[in-house]
Amino acid sequence: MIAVLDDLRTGGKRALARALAQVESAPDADGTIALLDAAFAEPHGLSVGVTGPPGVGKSTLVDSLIANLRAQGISVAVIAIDPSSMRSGGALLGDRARLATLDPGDQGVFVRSMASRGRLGGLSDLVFPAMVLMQALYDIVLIETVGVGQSEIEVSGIADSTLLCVQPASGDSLQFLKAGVMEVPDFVVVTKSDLGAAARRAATDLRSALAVTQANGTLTPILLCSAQTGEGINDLVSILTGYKINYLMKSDYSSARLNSATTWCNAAINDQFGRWGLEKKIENHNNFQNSSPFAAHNDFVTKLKIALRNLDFCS
Ligand SMILES: Nc1nc2c(ncn2[C@@H]2O[C@H](COP(=O)(O)OP(=O)(O)OP(=O)(O)O)[C@@H](O)[C@H]2O)c(=O)[nH]1
Ligand SMILES: [Mg+2]
Repeated sequence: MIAVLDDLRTGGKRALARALAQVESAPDADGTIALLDAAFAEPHGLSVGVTGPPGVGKSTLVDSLIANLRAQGISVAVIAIDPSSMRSGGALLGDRARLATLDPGDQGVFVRSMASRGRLGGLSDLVFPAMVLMQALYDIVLIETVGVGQSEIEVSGIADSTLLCVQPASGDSLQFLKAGVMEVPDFVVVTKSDLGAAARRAATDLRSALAVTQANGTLTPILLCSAQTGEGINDLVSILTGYKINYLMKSDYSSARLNSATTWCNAAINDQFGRWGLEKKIENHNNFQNSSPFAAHNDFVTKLKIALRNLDFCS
């Protein structure tokens, strides 16, 4: 039974879980593609990629954000990308640990872990479709990455915005930002601000580093947050919700989303068909012009499969 978007709106978390299972098991079914394109056409929530090195406090921050957003009546969905092969218990453990702190009956919060599958640090193919579905249903969609590396770059390519977490007394992120290795995030959080002076120093260093990289006048907010004391969490929620209102009204919003879809499609084509497929796509059909990227992607995959079959010299 293929879900339609209205079923998801009325069916709560159970219906969304079923739809995600459908995306996973039958990604190229007509009903799946129609559902994803319908969701893509009706964005409602802001997606935020939560990035930063391992152990910086991303999961703990996400948990605090969930509690704060729910207290204000703001709905939130979370995709936690887990390096399943590297952690005992894999993706499920992340869900269980989190759900212990949540009211399971609350329909305004949905948490889903996803294994990062084969590519180390890479995103699973499901992340973008899942994000699109969740954005049609929830106010804020948080995507927690597995730490520095490829997945950070991929998440910033598909999410509306990026939140970088920086650990007090660690210069890594600062160096990356200064050297231009890392794209300037939309929000920066110095985590564990209960550690005191080291956290304040990190914030000051970041302010001067970002002042240099941001000559165009847009200043990235830098917040000191502690999941332990709650410092900064309210301010962070205000910043995210304020950003959401402006972002969804931006005139280039739909082209930004089509760019995200293109980024996802290129990564998926590259995974499935390698450079040959990607080159064919760029030659024929580089960017999505319409708002049905899932159908367009599926058409292109079908064409590549036919082209490959015609090249089959063994038959
Ligand atoms: N003092 C203090 N410790 C914190 C705070 N937030 C997180 N921690 C601790 O930092 C450690 C790592 O936190 P996580 O939230 O698991 O970090 P993460 O970035 O999600 O880690 P990975 O998912 O493994 O990359 C844990 O031991 C937390 O208890 C905070 O606000 N203050
Ligand atoms: Mg984590």
